Amino acid sequence: MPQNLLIKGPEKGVRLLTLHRPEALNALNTALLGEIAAALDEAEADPETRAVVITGSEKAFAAGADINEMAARDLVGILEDPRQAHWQRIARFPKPIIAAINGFALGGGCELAMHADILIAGENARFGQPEINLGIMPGAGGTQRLRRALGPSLTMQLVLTGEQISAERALQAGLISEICPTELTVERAIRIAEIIAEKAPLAVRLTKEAVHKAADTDLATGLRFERHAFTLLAGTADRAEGLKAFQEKRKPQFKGC
Ligand code: DAK
Repeated sequence: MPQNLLIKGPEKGVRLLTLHRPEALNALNTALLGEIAAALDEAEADPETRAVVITGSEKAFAAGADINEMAARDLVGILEDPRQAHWQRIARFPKPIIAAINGFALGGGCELAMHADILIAGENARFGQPEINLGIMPGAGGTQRLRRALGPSLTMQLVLTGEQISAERALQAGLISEICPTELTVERAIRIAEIIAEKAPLAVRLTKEAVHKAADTDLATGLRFERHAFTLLAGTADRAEGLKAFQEKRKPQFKGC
């Protein structure tokens, strides 16, 4: 039973994960990261779960790694740090993740948000990578994912100064796709997840993978992947159902094959 994570659903194909360490602004300690990774394992194995929404509280999505835990760890331990494996598990999750971000998304919290495929933020959201203030640097993809999302100048400014940016600035810079009134962020993220949950699961999975390839490979390799994935879907029952449903003017019933 998770102690730091609330799990709801799946309802209408959507599983909701809520970080719940209010005493530490949802700081990501090893236990919480492990619970997120385990919840994603379950969500992956469950065919009823088509998408995951991850959120925190109205005050904080997550205020970074747990600084008290970090202070208690010795350097030798970092080499076999179990948190590395948890982060890799989160990064490999194949179904869509939508992050509903209110309040602080700092350090590991900002990095967790960037592991999502779609980022929806409340008006009060604040993004930043303050690791530099602690004499360290981002360790869960912050320098790489921010650079891809924000470009070099704003990324350098954030990671070298530790400054935060508002939801408005994050939207303008392309880090997030929408801003909501804070109290509606989770609702909006769930609605987006429900729309995705109704689509053909194989098409969703391959589409997510193809979009990720755009950041990971050169154009020719990405285009090759897209062509292969497109061809693979041509043989699915869901493609036949999608085209037939259009012609018959009804909603498609996708089966995931
Ligand atoms: N860790 C532990 N406790 C935290 C915390 C954190 N990151 N952030 C906040 N808290 C705790 C505070 O200590 C306080 O606890 P009490 O004093 O009440 O016991 C409580 O949450 C409320 O916080 P504040 O009183 O400070 O609240 P304010 O509204 O005044 O300020 C704040 C909110 C978010 C601006 C402030 O709390 C803050 O600056 N927090 C620290 C933010 C930060 O520096 N985060 C980055 C941490 S470094 C790795 C991968 C990634 C990472 C590490 C390893 N591997 C793969 C190994 C990531 C590193 C980081 O994220």
